[in-house]
Amino acid sequence: MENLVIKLGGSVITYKDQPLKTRIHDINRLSREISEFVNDFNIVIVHGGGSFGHYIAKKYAIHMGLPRIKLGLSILEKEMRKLNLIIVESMINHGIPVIPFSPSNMLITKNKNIQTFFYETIIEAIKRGYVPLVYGDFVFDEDHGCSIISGDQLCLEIAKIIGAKRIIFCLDVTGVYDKDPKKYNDAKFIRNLDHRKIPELVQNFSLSEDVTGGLVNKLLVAYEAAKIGIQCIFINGLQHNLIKKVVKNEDFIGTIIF
Ligand code: IP8
Repeated sequence: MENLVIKLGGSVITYKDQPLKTRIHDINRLSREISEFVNDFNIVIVHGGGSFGHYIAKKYAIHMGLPRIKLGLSILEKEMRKLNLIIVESMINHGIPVIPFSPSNMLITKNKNIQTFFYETIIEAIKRGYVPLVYGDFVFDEDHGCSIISGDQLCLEIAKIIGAKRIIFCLDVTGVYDKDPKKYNDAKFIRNLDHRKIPELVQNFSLSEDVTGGLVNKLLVAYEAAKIGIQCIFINGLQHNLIKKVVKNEDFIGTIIF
């Protein structure tokens, strides 16, 4: 059975401009769509922080190191677990046997690079037919006290560990353009993206509001992934049934990074 990593971006599961508000209809729809193929693959699902994680991380400057207000870290974890629980409930209601995993309990970074990752339980869960559900989180960092690990970075790490050859990123846009389509009307959509073009391409994009860097970070993760033969596929997760088409290798609109 193929091993697969699916990232549910923060903009697909929350309203990015409304703190702490979930897109519950989209969460339920995605749960239903995933439930239709969950038994055909070994899947790990990773979700982003959206207006839960990024909002709290910014409020307490957690991405800059240990916050001045100690409780900031506790509050971030509480809100991420709330978001995670909403997704867990939705997936269970659709018959997906999810097991949630908190990266802050499993990972230590050094200058934002993963130093230790206790991932064995994720492997055990997959072996037993469960679907690990991981999320972007705070982590303790040897140099900075703490930092934020993006769901994107986790996708790559987990793909390496489980030997996945594809990571599907569900975003709120069609895929990758040659420049920011929100700023430039003549931005051209890229269907197939050779990873060697990414270092140049990212110069055309500014870092987003997200504490983890948004699209630029995603593209850099895809660059690292492609270098070791892992294909990243960027699709619009708000579009109905698209994810199913991708996993089943049917025709779809999105960007394939190879
Ligand atoms: O949304 C960041 O994960 P991402 C998670 O995947 C937090 O970048 C806690 C902001």
